[in-house]
Amino acid sequence: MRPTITAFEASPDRGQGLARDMRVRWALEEVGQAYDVRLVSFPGLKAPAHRALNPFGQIPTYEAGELALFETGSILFYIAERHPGLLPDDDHARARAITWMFASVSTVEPPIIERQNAVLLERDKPWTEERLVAIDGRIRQRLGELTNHLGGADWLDGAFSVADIMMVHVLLRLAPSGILEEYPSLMVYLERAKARPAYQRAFAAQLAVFEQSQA
Ligand code: GTB
Repeated sequence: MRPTITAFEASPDRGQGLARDMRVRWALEEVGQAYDVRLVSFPGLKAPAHRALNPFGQIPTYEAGELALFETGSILFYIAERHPGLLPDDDHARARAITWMFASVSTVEPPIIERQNAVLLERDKPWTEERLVAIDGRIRQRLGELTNHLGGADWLDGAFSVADIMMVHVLLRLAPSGILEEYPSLMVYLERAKARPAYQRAFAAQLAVFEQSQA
């Protein structure tokens, strides 16, 4: 069944692929599943109709028939379980890939979101500069640990998986900070991921939304 996802009608990143619908688009492109997109305005996110899909009033959501999901981790897991190619068949390798999916959002993403909040929402606070130093320390710790784990490997654990989609997208959110450049092997990992045709199709599709809004 062809799913419908939601995305920002006007993404604040101006189509740079940082909003989380990008994760869902990328996963769907990887497995060759066509999908529809319903664009939602900021007021629309908080309207009852959207909150019925996501009680937190956020994008993305995923609808297929009677099923409505929110949370990118859950949506990507659902897609990966139903299509070949995003989770290994081997039981242990599959469990490790799922572990890395959780690690991306539970261990790596939190300080990155803290940074974005500090920069975008708390810039004018007297404590922000000091807080940013602490946050950046926590980010660098995780990036160092991730670098050690990856070593020279192409992907997080063996073959490319849904965990790489999550991790790569979490890391890309740091792009405007310049911190990623301190970690050349992570940059290579990101470039490898961004070179995938499925990533490029997903990026082009979400960029087209921004370009149409400017036309
Ligand atoms: N844990 C949820 C998930 O993974 O699905 C988080 C979903 C979420 O944060 N959605 C954001 C949202 O709807 C969009 S992606 N925000 C609106 C609101 O809460 O009212 C976060 C995001 C927004 C903007 C940029 N950007 O401009 O660069 C990047 C990421």
